[in-house]
Amino acid sequence: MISSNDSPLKPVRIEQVELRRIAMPLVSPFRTSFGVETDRDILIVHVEADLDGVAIDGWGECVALGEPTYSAEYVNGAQRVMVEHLLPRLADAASEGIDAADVGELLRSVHGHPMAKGAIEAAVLDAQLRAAGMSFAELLGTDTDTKGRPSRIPSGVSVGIHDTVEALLTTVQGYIDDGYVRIKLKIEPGSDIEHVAAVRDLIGPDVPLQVDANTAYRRTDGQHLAQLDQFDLLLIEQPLAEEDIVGHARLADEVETPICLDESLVSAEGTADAIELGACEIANIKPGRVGGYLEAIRIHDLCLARGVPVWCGGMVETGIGRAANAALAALPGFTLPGDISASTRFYARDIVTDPITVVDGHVTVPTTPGMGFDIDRPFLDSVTTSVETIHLSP
Ligand code: OSB
Ligand code: MG
Repeated sequence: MISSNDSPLKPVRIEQVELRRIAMPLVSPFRTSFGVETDRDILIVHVEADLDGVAIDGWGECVALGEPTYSAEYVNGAQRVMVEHLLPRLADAASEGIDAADVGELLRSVHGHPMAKGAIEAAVLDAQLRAAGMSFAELLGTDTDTKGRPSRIPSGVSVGIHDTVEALLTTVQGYIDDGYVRIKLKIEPGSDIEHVAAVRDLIGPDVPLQVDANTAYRRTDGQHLAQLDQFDLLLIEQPLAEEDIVGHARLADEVETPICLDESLVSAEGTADAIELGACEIANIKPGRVGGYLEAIRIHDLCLARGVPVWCGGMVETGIGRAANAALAALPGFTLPGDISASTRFYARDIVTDPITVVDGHVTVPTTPGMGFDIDRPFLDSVTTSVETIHLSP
């Protein structure tokens, strides 16, 4: 579908790349087993491209967090690896014309850094799509449903760890009132069974509920985690360490609730292996974590072929990342609601002119040319804390 040969998109020449850092306060602190976020320091990749003499902008959001606590990447490191290692590898091709489908191969000799690579690929793809006047959803075939109506996807919300059960219930009730169709609770040892029991009691048996441990447990916690089976959860996300595929496979035998991997899945090959080993009964697909939207599509395709349900995760993205996630999450294998909540779940004001909204518990798949958003330039400028410009071609 998106290989270079049969792509409807033309390569674009890239003149320069602007690496912008923005400061975005969160509407409320977001606590996970790996830390508390109150403000996001986000790296935005802006490619200034040219197609047949017409100037085109392309935007990509790097999902690396401020500290290397979710995965090894972090925002300062992502920016340095782009400047010192990734963007120089695009320089030769940049003056001829670059296709997003070739970015992965051009950057392959650099080990790791999927979030940095994925942000560059997304910016190139955004520029190519804008040049073609085509939306990412149209490219994927997810712009309309089978009856030709605008596609929409169910919206789930990720709820941070709360100090008390009372505070947690107040927050969850607010999201239920907002219409979210699925609740995900962050858990860690000490804030798990009792919290999940209280939330299940509050929302009743029919609201889909799942938990995310962000690697907070050990292999020996199987019997403890099996206590979650009584709450009819959709899944337990990433209970064990990123590297512990065998541990997850053992846990999948010990616990009835399906085991879902997030942090462990960083490529299509690794996902196929985790599935084969019985460690991944459900997959959380995050385009940034796996090196970009194109690898995310490959993971979707292989999971669909193997009958493994997938859903689209989130990294507290702005409207840049969220729009593209929404288009991706309308692919047929995404049979579970994603962490694609309204922009206002995290941000008082977004850097795009058309932030994601949730109506009747659903998000309309954006069909704006490009990855699905337009930048609110004055507001983006007002939250920009630094700009580093790299010239790629004359
Ligand atoms: O593990 O899914 C995760 C946010 C930041 C880092 C890791 C995770 C999350 C979330 C998604 O839970 C929240 C969202 O973007 O809606
Ligand atoms: Mg997760």
